[in-house]
Amino acid sequence: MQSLRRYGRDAVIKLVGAVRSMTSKPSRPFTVIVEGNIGSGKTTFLNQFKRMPEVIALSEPVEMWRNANGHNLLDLMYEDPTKYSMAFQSYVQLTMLEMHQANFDPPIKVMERSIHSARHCFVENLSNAGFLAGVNRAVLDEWYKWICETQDVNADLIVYLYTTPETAYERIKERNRNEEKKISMDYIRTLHDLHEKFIRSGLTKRFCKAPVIEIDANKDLSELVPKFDECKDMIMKSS
Ligand code: D5M
Repeated sequence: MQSLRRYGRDAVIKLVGAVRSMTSKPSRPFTVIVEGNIGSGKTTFLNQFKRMPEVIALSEPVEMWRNANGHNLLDLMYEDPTKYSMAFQSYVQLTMLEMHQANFDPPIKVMERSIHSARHCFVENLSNAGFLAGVNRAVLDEWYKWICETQDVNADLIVYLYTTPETAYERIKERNRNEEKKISMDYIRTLHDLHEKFIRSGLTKRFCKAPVIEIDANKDLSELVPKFDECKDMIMKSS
């Protein structure tokens, strides 16, 4: 994958239009997926869209993960990953699929993360760390394959918020979420490498032809707002 940043916004707008016209008319809204490590600024990015009537901005379903019929799966996964990674990832896959399939009136949908980064970054990580037994990994993979083959989990554009692991880690410490107190720098570094591989190795091309826009999200989040705004304009023009 080559970053499209250096080609400029007009090139990206043209490319998105060309990809859309090559594929049969999708029934989904124009779909933008926002990817990036934990603490990369995805929520701030999404907030730029929240008051726009032509956009539905869907945050990651963290509140559902914190309360799956009374169970805080996010906390359980961080507390005891050997025991709870399978349950957590099954639930992530289900809730992400719901987000991909949710169609509303607004013609543009901006989603925080996707079923694909869940699989290629988080499942991969837990599996490499020995927290997902082979049989659990196989079941998750079979579901993922079936979903990709039979459901519309594509996108029209991917926005990748690039941060160094150090920046991401600082922001996680700052926001001080209870469940995330156990997150180590090593965990963030590994997730960083997996996001880089996911975005840059062409893995994203396997599930959708969406071009990728990369934003250097290392700056202070307040300084990033104008950059996010620029990206918002581009998305509005290309949809
Ligand atoms: O992610 C919110 C929290 O959820 C953060 O602690 C990472 C965690 N998360 C998100 N997706 C996954 C998967 N698929 N597996 C494990 N943990 C996950 P944030 O990046 O802050 O929006």
